[in-house]
Amino acid sequence: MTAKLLEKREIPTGIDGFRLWPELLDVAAQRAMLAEIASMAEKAPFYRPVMPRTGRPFSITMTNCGDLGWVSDKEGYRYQPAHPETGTPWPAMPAAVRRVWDALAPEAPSPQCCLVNWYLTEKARMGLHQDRDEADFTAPVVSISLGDPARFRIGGTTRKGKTHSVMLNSGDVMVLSGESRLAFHGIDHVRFGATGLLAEIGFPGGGRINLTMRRVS
Ligand code: MD6
Ligand code: FE
Repeated sequence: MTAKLLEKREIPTGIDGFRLWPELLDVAAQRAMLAEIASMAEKAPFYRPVMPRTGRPFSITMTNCGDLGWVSDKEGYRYQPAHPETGTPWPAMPAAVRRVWDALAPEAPSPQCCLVNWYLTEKARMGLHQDRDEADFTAPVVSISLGDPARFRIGGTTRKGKTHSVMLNSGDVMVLSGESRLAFHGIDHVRFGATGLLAEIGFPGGGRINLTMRRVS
């Protein structure tokens, strides 16, 4: 991906630091990336985290790759070097995933974590949250959507206040940087079953996958 191509493909969001490239990954690239994630998940299986304190299960399942993985359990949110259920170190980040970071965050140091969220049912969603478990917020978060479309909501740095909705389709890539790095955001709804992409490539049941790459420390 050349700088010129990236410039041409980016669409303005009107929100400072929130950048969006619709279908930056073509279908072949989406398929190749999903195949890599599926084989990565054989080493680090998807599991269902629970909320801090309440122990309520998430509606999505998760896994990670890279040096650190984001986990949630009764004790809280944190990053750790091994899978919470298998105790095995997280697998390496697939090169194709890493290349997206290099293209869109060329000035940032290497990503340490790639969190993989799998929305596997009609009801799976993600409540409004900030990504703030990292020690440093100067690096952006780079996010890749694969599979069924989803409605992403993004607001400001307080929970109250105006929000905007964006439909995310397979192959869309977003960056949350600057002002938006600490914006509240979430997934309201997934159009479950709208594409057959995941089910074709190692994700029985289909749905949506989101990858978020972060710098942690
Ligand atoms: C999702 N994404 O798209 C959830 N966080 O499934 C996130 O929570 C997210 O897309 C930080 C930056 C980009 C994101
Ligand atoms: Fe997030």
